[in-house]
Amino acid sequence: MRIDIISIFPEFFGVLDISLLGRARQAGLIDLSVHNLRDFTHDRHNTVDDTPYGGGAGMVMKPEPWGEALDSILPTAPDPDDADGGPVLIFPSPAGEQFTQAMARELAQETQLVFGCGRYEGIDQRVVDHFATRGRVRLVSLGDYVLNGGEVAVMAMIEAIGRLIPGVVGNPESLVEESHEDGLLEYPSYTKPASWRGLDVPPVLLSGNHGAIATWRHEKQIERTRLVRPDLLSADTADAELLPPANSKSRRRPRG
Ligand code: JBK
Repeated sequence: MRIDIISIFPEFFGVLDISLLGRARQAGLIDLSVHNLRDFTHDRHNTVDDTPYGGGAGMVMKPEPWGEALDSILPTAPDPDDADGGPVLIFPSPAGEQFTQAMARELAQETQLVFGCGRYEGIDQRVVDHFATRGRVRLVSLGDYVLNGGEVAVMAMIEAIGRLIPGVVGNPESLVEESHEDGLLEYPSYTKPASWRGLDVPPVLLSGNHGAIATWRHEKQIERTRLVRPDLLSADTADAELLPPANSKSRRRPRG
């Protein structure tokens, strides 16, 4: 997968040289480039922002440097050999659709992702509007809180997406047993010693009974999810697991 990032803080992404994704880059699984937005300015001060039309607090990122930066990365015309619809352009934004594990899985299938990190009060809307006429553009939010810019959000998205690219995580089985992969939170994990500070590992895990262990873990997943994230249980997948079989069968009947 090819990944391009545009930011006024390119140094921020230095951590992508290390750890799991660093290894994936060395192995040629991820081809990642970081571009400095200021390299696409032409004034002495490398200005990337200006005051908002209509007034208000803060500054807005000017469209011209974004236009030039994205023009330098994106194809000018759709590539007929590009089977998957070309690159996906992602702008992290509190006004975007919520980033989820399902979206990470979807984006891990793409051949090219381009991330635009906004700062200040955001980017001139015409940048989004223009590039939406040239390809696929998505505004994506990590969650309902305020960040100073898109950099941290892009880092989180790249980590979530990158580990789903085949070959990046050594043991693919470790991908399926995690929180959110089956719509439920993860079960609690234990390792040696069997007793620590007066706390014992649940005996079923020492029983060697794999059926009983699987049942216990599934119960713990549902218990935890009900307690801290009941909103997840209204989702279709989690629903089906909790419903009696007769009911879940009727849910599969095509509608209309
Ligand atoms: C937020 O992805 N986000 O959630 C995000 C991106 C950029 C700025 C923000 O305040 N929340």
